[in-house]
Amino acid sequence: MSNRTFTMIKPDAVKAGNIGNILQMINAAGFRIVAMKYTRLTMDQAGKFYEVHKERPFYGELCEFMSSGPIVAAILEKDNAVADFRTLIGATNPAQAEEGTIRKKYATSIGENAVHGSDSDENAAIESSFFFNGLEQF
Ligand code: 3AN
Repeated sequence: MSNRTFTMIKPDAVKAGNIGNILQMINAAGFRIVAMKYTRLTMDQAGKFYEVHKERPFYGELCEFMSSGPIVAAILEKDNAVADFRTLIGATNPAQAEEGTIRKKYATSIGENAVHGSDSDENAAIESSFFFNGLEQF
């Protein structure tokens, strides 16, 4: 069972003014913020972050979108963090997301789906170190 996961509030949710609402839901669900950064990815950086999806048809569109505006990157801590955060954000496609999830409330489409959440402990560690060094984690 992991106790850390990695998230991004994506450009669509930032643009829509939902940073505060989403952080409120994250805190209310019992996650502690270990690290946080407001930044913007270049196309190259988005490509590297999503390298696992390189062969998927939506890869180019995904990288364009993720570099289209600022994001909030964060490391979150809680017992069972990876699985519990996936539950809090809901299904990748907001049309299938459960009521009360972040994506149900704030995502507009499968591509522009408001938040990222790591899918495994291994990826949580890789994604966290993509954005944060040891001195930036508390
Ligand atoms: P999740 O973010 O729920 O783990 P993944 O890992 O399947 O979903 O996909 C990573 C990201 O790629 C998603 N957050 C979404 O932005 C984008 N994506 C996934 N499927 C599609 C699709 N069919 N069309 C466009 N973008 C997609």
